[in-house]
Amino acid sequence: MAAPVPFAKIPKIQFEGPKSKNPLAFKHYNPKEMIEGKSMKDHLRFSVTYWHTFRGMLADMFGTGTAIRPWEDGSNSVAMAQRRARVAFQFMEKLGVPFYAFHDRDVAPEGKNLRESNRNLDSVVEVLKEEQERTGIRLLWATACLFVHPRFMHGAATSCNADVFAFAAAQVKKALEVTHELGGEGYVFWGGREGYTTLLNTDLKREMDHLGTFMHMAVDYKKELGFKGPFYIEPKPKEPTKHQYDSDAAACLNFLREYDLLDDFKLNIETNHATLAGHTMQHELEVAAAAGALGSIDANMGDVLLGWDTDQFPTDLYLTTQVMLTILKMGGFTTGGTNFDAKVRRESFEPVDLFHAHIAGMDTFARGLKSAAAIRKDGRLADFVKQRYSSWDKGIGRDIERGKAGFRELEAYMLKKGDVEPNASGRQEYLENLINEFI
Ligand code: XLS
Ligand code: NI
Ligand code: NI
Repeated sequence: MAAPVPFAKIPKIQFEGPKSKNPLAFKHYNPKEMIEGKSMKDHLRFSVTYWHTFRGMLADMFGTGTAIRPWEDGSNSVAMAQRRARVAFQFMEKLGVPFYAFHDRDVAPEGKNLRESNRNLDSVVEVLKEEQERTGIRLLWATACLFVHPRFMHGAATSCNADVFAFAAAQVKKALEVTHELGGEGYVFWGGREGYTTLLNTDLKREMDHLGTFMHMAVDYKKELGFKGPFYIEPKPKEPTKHQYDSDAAACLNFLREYDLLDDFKLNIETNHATLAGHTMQHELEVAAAAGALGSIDANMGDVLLGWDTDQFPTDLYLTTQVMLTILKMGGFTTGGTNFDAKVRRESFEPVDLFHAHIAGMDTFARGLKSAAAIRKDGRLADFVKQRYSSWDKGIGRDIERGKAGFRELEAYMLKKGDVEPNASGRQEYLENLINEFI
């Protein structure tokens, strides 16, 4: 059966500029516009998430899905998965995104055993490959869904049931092969059930050791396969479990260091996960970047009044400006990108809302990029920070940084001097207002 054409009435989304009133046009995302010597398209590397945009039916704990998706036939068959894949590529083509991301079980249905699941996946991967070739749209990253099926109730790599570890390993092996076959840029590990609900029944140390072992097996297999893309861990502190081991950027970095995995992993930082962990997105990005491990971002935002992962499309200019300041500071994405791990609201149930949502996210990130580049060009913010640390560029500060002074020398220095140079103001309000000049 041929692929349906549900978006026939929707034009290819074009850049029309800030004055346009056309809701199906970009006001700020101009893929060709050059910023700091690189096109917006190459800076932002937008990606559509398959699971929200093509598998999310907008159900919640209190009600069934509201989404109208005329291409769905209500089944979870392989034929439906293949048709859906073609629809997804029509959508991404019209939107003009260069990348997409998926879990194995989003794109193809779980079979009655591992062999059948693998076969189902292969049947859909054939279509994905064709569509990638037809459109030039590439795979930013893929991942294995190790959290939906009941077998993962106690975790995957951290399950108390060794067979579940084995199943998860086999599933990740296959997902890696598929990612490699599709030319994926990277591969993500999000440990949805790698944590606990009560410590009363949990051997935390043993579970962490198993997670370390699992990741080493993945690295070994990646090398065997010849897959060159990076592995990313995606931190999230809770939901679905009470506590997840990959709780935030610092916890992930500590885990990677403890198990000697830092060379093979970077982090995929998600806004709503940062806030669930009690951090800002910028904090998480800076922690990852400081370790040279900022790989990619899952772009979304939460709701300040709701304490769960609402996965809303990012429409906050202040947020995207801060994100892009950090991304530009670290020299931009290499293999990573801006993956919209976001879903339309339950009330935004029409197919056209999928366009509105992505256009909103893309325009908001484009403005964030432009603002961040303008702040950098202006230079006052960077100069202020440089000046704030200037005592480290000379005299005793320089000696400390160069390892030329210890406690004895510092005591002698201070005994002679008596007390410290006066402190200067941090000027927070001035700086906040300075940022606002560019938004
Ligand atoms: C869930 C996560 C998940 C990962 C991929 O909260 O964000 O969607 O991005 O497994
Ligand atoms: Ni995510
Ligand atoms: Ni999430």
